[in-house]
Amino acid sequence: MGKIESVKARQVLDSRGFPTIEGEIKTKKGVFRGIVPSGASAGTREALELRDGGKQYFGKGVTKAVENVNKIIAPKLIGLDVVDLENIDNTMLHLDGTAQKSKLGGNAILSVSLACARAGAASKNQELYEFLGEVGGNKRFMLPTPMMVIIEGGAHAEESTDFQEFMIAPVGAKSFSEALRFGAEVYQTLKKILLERKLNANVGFEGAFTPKLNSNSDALELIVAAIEQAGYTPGKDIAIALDPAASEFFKDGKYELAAEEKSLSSGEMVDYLMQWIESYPIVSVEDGLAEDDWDSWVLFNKKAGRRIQIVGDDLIVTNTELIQRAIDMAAINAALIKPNQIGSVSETINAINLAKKNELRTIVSHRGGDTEDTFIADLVVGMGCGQSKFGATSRAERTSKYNQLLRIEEILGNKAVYNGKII
Ligand code: 2PG
Ligand code: MG
Repeated sequence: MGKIESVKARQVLDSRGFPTIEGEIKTKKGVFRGIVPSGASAGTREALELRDGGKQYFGKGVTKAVENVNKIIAPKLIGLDVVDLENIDNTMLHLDGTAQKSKLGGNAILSVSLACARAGAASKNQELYEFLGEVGGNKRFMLPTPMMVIIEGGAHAEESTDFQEFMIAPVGAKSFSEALRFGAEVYQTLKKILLERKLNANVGFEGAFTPKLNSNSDALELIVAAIEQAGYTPGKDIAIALDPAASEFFKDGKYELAAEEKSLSSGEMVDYLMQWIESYPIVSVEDGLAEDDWDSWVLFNKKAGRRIQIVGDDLIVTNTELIQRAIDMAAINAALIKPNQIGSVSETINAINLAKKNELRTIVSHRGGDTEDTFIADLVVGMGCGQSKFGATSRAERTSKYNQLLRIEEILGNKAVYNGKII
């Protein structure tokens, strides 16, 4: 039993310096908190992120969401048992009553849901990952293969590539901590190469480098060079994963690659991606196509889905209805999972379970605007998802998740299983 004694929220800042919401729950075990991240290239079907509008913080304040927690949610949750997370989340969903959580705000609801999950774990004297595993019916804890972004552009760094994220995945590592070391070594090596070539080595939202390049493929050349120079074999030790975030450059039915001065039809975009798969050790492509371009997803999955991982992010937004649609249409073979896309922990767990049941791989992901909150590290292990996307091996809001995974790896000791695979 862990009765909720009080519920409140406050406005805090995310890694970009914009406001976000922190929920806070009190039980007899103590005070528990959860901070909600925020996307820079959000899908249009995500749960509503309630922002104040007006002048303060350029309209990005979340004081209305805070008020919704303090005045509307709090009175209904006091006295409920945090161990029954689904009941708590359902209570909030009913209070909201809309499909996209547009009354209370997905950010308001999730802030409380995250804090309640932590309180639930404490009241059962469990680690958070154990509690989440129990809620989701998973007993197979697993340390994820990390997909670590190393060059970023798009909405995350406007001067850089059209594609949003170029990631490395240490598929040849034997443990999570070894994978993290591989990634950190390649990251530092890439920095050295950039400086030697007189390219910008500043970082973007997620801690990755943001060089100004003439083409998206220049980014791949640089990454392959960095992997080799760090002493690893591309493809064998370290593979490459992409998130073009294609909805961001899909305009009037065309994929506009500004850096390359190319305007591609859907079919040409599929061919472009296929060429890349042929030429580089790419094992995963997320949002290679725009969120409404469903037929092209199906075509791409048909052509490449047996060789590489095809990940839906903006396409499915952690929403079970959209995941089901993607399954029915055979549009993807992997699902990106972001708690704030759907707005509660229980629904996030349902999305993971639906994906897994249908043999989709699952990847737990951070957001462009993130915080020191490490919830997703426990989620990925507890639900045994097998892959994480937590950003570069730099900037504290990214490394906080990796550091939590290191702690969990240590707690699990010789029971720690490292996935080590993408495909
Ligand atoms: C993505 C995410 C995280 P954002 O597209 O996968 O990397 O970006 O949070 O900005 O939507
Ligand atoms: Mg994405």
